[in-house]
Amino acid sequence: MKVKIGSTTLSLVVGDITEADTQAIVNAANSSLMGGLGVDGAIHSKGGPSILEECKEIRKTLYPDGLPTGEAIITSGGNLKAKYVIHTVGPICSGVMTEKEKKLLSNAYRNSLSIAKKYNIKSISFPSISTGAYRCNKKEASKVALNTVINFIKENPDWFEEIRFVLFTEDIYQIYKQSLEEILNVS
Ligand code: AR6
Repeated sequence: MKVKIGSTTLSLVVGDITEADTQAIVNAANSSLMGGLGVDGAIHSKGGPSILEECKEIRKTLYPDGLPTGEAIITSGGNLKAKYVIHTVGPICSGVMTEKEKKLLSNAYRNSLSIAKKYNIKSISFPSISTGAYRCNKKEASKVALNTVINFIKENPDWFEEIRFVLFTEDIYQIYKQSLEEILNVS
């Protein structure tokens, strides 16, 4: 599914984010920045060891206690097609999302987009942050993700050429598609 908001294309696709050809991809990392399972594991294993080396350096210099939830940092893309990986940390949920968890998830998307803009990045792919190991309700998380991205596009018109959600399964794709249709119908 593709929609145009101003001059930005917002797209939803089913796929593997490590194959994405946008300038940047976003990693659903954890505070340690030392890798993990899920999309984090896939990005590090396909991107190669240089990404982890950069993460270690960032930990040492900027975040000795770990990257706080909702914040984002950037590294190169190593062997990936994407030139950059933006690493962010979503909230850990236990089902239905609290207002605080929604705010932290929104911060993760917003801070990733802000850092992309700072690095002159015009196209970016997101996974569905916090809906795997971090167990946030998928429907609620999709609404937060899409509303945050749409608001950022409206506040920064003409900046991004494409913002893409690369959704790993048909099931999560359908949830995002339905949420996007609902959001567009009421706005
Ligand atoms: N491409 C796109 N999406 C993917 C891929 C992929 N290659 N692999 C998995 N997903 P998760 P979280 C989807 O668990 O919930 C890690 O261990 C997956 O199906 O990767 O934010 C980190 O180190 C789901 O829809 O991230 C953290 O400790 C979505 O990506 C923790 O998990 C997010 O699932 C973060 O948990």
